Amino acid sequence: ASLDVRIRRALKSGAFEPHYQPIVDIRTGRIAGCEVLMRWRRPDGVLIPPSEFIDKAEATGLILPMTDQIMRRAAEELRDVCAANPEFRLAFNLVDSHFDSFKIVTTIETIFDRLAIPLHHVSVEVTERRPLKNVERARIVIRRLQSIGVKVALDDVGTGHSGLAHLQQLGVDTIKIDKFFIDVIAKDGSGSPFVESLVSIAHRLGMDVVAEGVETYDQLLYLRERGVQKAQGYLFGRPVPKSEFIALMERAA
Ligand code: G
Ligand code: G
Ligand code: NA
Ligand code: MN
Repeated sequence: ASLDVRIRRALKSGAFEPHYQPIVDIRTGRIAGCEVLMRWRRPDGVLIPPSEFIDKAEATGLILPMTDQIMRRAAEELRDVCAANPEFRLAFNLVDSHFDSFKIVTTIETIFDRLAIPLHHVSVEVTERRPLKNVERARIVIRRLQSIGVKVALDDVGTGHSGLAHLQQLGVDTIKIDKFFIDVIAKDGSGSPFVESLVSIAHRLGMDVVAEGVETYDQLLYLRERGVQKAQGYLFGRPVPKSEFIALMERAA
């Protein structure tokens, strides 16, 4: 069957599952939250990465029900983690079409209210990698999300076609600096002027910074010295299913 038919079936059978990658506060060493990353579990147990189905899901609109499903499941799975850690946030990846209307706002409210999880445990990420159809409308949806307590991050910063325009226009709370810029750090000892400039811009705009794709201790030290608050990457942990993530939280406590 074609990919979109297989995605539809997988959606019906609940084959999309959330994996969780820790986001660490590098000033305290505590786990501040996680990014929720979707995986497709085949009947034979093999996990299919998002690179093989997200584009199709987005093109067909199936990404909307898939996101709902992944949010519901993640909220159920990490409810106790939220209850035990007042500052903990789950970050969900959204796509351009989520910003067409206020539906995503209602969806998030419904899912988390039903489980009695306060909305300050939620954040969403919008990628700079792909263009937004309507930046003004996205800005309005972002405002509404922020008004209910959801934090909004601009993801993959530095890779997009928008340059710094989205940073100025979208009014996000956080920027996630793409791994591309983090990779440069400490490899040749010269650091990264781009990281330093992005941190400086973010801080002037009152935004938080997350460094993505941190793999070495030298990168961590470099970032911490330059005022980066949070980091995510294999140094701290790979994306893992619920049981492993909860074990990681318990070890860190
Ligand atoms: O987990 P991994 O590193 O393979 O993710 C690859 C890409 O897939 C990431 O860039 C991420 O933005 C995207 N992705 C993962 N999970 C989701 C999801 O739930 N929704 C959307 N829209 N994208 C996702
Ligand atoms: O595009 P986005 O930033 O949403 O997706 C994050 C992707 O980056 C996920 O696929 C995740 O598996 C991957 N990732 C996260 N940390 C690291 C890292 O330290 N090294 C590498 N190579 N990939 C990472
Ligand atoms: Na992301
Ligand atoms: Mn990213």
